[in-house]
Amino acid sequence: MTSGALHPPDSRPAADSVPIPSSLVTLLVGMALVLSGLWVGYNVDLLPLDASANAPVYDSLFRVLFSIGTILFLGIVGLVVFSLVRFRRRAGDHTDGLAIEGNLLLEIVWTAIPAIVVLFVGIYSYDIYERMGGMSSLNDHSAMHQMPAMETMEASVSSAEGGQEPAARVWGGIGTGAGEANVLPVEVTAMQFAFIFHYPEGDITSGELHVPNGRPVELRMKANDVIHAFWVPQFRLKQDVIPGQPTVLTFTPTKAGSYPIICAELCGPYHGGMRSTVIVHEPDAYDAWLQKNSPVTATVASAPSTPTA
Ligand SMILES: [Cu+2]
Repeated sequence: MTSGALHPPDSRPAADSVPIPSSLVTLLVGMALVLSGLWVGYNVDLLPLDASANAPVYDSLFRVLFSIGTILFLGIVGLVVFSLVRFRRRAGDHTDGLAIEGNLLLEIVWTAIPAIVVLFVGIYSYDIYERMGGMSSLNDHSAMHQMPAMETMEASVSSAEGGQEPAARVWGGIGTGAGEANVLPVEVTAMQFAFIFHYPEGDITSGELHVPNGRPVELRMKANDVIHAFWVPQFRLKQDVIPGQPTVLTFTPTKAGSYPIICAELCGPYHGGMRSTVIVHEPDAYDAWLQKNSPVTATVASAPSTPTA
């Protein structure tokens, strides 16, 4: 097999027989790509119902990412299909392909454009995470200490850290509403293979999450065994629940309804069945649920309301 090495250079097709698209054609194709990518990103809706205050913030990021993804997909697949057709082997042509080595300008361009896109996406994603309150629970130490910690967690964490911190350290999470007065605290315990919700107001324990529409909810989450993740697609929220490292998740529901809670971290053989439901009630219906399920009102029939209601 020596034929490949023995081809004299002049048997190759001349470079100028391959027409290079003019800069005008490239510009027009590029503009068409960008416009079609933007159209798809802003008109094709792949996301479920948006049911929390931060969902529109997240969706704006998704639209940008979807537009960029569409532009890349159409550009790359289009170029591959074009090349397959345009540069296919013609009948009777047994010569080698063009030997092209190095094109500094092209290499600079195809390094610089992805670098700029990735940098932009990174900075924009960080900005969105910040706007959703992703950094507040880590940066704002005063808010962190005001947050009443779960007693059991406080004991275990402070003993693990040599009793340095008076309140449990919150390791991460989305926490825009941490400083708000009206916030509804709910303690979430994740275990193989269920989520348990406990309401300090009213001392209610539930297998489903019931929340009032329009009121900020703060989930204080801990895991009993392995890492789980609390995910509600309609809220556009997902947060890991980690043993020994409390996390918070704050959201404000904006649409009444029932939405799935899904464990989004492979946590064992029945991980796929680790699901629950969040029910967003209108405020009156939530108050009724709270009244009906509070052990105080359930046992003391004469009590007009729960102590905290
Ligand atoms: Cu799980």
